[in-house]
Amino acid sequence: MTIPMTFAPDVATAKDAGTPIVALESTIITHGMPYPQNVETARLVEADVRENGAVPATIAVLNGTLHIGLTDEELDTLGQAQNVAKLSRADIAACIATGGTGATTVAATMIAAHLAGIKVFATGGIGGVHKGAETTFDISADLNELAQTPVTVVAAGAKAILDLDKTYEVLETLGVPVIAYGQDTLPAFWSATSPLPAPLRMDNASDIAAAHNMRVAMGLPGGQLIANPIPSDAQIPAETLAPIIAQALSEADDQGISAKGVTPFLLGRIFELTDGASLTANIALVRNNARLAAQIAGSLAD
Ligand code: PSU
Ligand code: MN
Repeated sequence: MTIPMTFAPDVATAKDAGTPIVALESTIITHGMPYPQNVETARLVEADVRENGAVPATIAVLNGTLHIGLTDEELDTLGQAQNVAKLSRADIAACIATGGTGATTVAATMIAAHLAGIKVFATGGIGGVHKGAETTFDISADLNELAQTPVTVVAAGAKAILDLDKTYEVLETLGVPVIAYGQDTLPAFWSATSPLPAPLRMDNASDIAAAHNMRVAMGLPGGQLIANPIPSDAQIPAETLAPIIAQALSEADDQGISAKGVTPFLLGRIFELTDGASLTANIALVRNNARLAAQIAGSLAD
């Protein structure tokens, strides 16, 4: 059985020429940001990748076909679509097999990128262990994916709505390298730093590429998480966000939000409660991650 998979023209050309490619996800577009900022951001992020010498490949499932790179029109349609499925490892194959349309999370984008031969992927923040997971068992499939699919993921750490201590404990258990870029502490999504020491630190893209290649050479399955801090002039202090995150979490609990709905609900409420400041910071951090990912893809192509 073959996988219905199509490459955007510029991605196909880049693949043939050995030009560096950076995968981008689509759940951040459909479930992570409101329209029209979601589409505007996706375009800015693609331009950031290009300015840093790589070709962007935004990934999504459209009418049963896995798209590696979207046209401007496809991006715009996806960005305005209502009730798009949020696809992870559990449901991406079913969506393709039944001719459905869905946006790919970090986990599903890693699977698709690997199938397409793309080694580097940029996003905002990965999913992880939710606060209260000891009773809800809500742990993102992104963590298991990092443990088994060999793609280097550049993110501003795990999203600060999560239990960051538990998230990094699970990543350690799973054997996922967590590499802070240019600092000794882990970033916390909207904030550049956190009290958590970084398990590993690297200061340039070529070291990150070398570590990726060494894992492959050693036959170690799984990827790497590059925790890239938001630029300090764009960050929101953790103290400012703490009461807002707490309020959003308590509302989610009161309203019985669960499963795939949790992260989009929390991001949406935090956007409202910060009068849009969380979105401005989210845009800055994802663009910063795209730039670093392009540099890593460049080093891997050398
Ligand atoms: N980064 C962002 N915003 C997002 C996401 C990442 O800046 O909305 C998405 C990614 O697709 C990630 C998902 O995989 O959030 C996590 O969802 P969950 O917690 O349900 O696993
Ligand atoms: Mn979840």
